[in-house]
Amino acid sequence: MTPYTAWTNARLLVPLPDRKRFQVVEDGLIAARDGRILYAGTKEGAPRLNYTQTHDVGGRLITSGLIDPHTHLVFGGDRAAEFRMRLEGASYEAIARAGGGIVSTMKATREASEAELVRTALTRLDDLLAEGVTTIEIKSGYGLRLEDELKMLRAARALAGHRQVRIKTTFLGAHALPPEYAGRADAYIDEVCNRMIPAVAAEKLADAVDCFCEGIGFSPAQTRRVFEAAHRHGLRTKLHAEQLSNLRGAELAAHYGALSADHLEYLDEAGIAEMSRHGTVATLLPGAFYFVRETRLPPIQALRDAGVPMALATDCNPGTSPLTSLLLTMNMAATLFRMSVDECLMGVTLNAARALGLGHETGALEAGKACDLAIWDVEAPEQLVYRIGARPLHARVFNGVPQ
Ligand code: DI6
Ligand code: FE
Repeated sequence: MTPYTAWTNARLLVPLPDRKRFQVVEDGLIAARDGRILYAGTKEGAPRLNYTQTHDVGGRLITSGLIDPHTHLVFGGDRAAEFRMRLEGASYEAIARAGGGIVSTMKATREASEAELVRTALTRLDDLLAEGVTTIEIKSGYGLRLEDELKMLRAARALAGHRQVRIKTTFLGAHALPPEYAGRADAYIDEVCNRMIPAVAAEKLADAVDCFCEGIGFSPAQTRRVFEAAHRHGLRTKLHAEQLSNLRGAELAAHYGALSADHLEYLDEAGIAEMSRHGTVATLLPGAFYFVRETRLPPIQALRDAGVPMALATDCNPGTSPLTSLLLTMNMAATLFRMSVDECLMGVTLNAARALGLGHETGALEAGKACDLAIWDVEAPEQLVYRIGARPLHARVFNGVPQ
């Protein structure tokens, strides 16, 4: 029989029954076996088990391991030169139309080997892990042709062999139009639907399919075709929606039972109502909002009023969010979006898990879930949202194993 492990002398951040707020359980204990939480609560109420290993955490705060549910962590090169151009006045859209933007990262990604992609992604992954991340979603979308999209997804999956972390991959072939398809977006969507999605599904390289539904990306009609193809191959969907304009992508995503609609600055009431009806998670990306100096705020109060679960993610990507900190993401969500401390913490734990279809698996200190823990050198949970640039992680536990 595998041994019981306990973390004792802990303060535990556990969700209240409404799953919108947290409470801190003083003098708490977490019991685990086989990588699963058996019990998380007061020491008094804990089952009397024969623990073979006990970790006294010295009164520290334990949260569920953090989850980054939207990243483009794997890519070649960077876009620092473009950043310089933007500072000199060029807009993101203008750079994209001039052949820069996503297409320049596409070129660097096509040139990189899988091993190179893994090596560069590991540096970014390590930043996230150093802040208590235990689960991360990674999208393809810089290969934009079959072999390079597969290479990106393989690189993303390979990261889990290098670090103790749960990785979910998303196929984002419909991220941008590759130059060889210029003026033939529908033909590229044919390729995405008829060749790429079947190949990705056959190799089981993706857990979901995403699409960039935007004026500079793909239309709602094209998005619909991508979603249909995803469903034919048993894959869930997600959507980049309403980032720069309102094409009613979130409504479409909700209609297709998407796990999440992401960005959402230009989301309207109809989109919110449809998301609420279908339980679609709103994944907000304050790093991209900040980095492109967006001024239109996502409709936080309306999402809150409609009970749409809100997740937060870094959107780590070379063009619009070169961000590898979920703690800073929470601070930005609080400062820029006026989200509450509990909303921020829900956004990177429970709701982030839901955005990945992992609500039953991780994201909360609850019996039955994976024993993914972040142990913090902080007095109170709000410290995790309040401080900027601090590295208060004491230790990370993945699947019951201290890292
Ligand atoms: N929206 C974004 O913010 C990123 N992708 C997307 O669909 C930008 C990706 C990039 O500029 O490289
Ligand atoms: Fe993105």
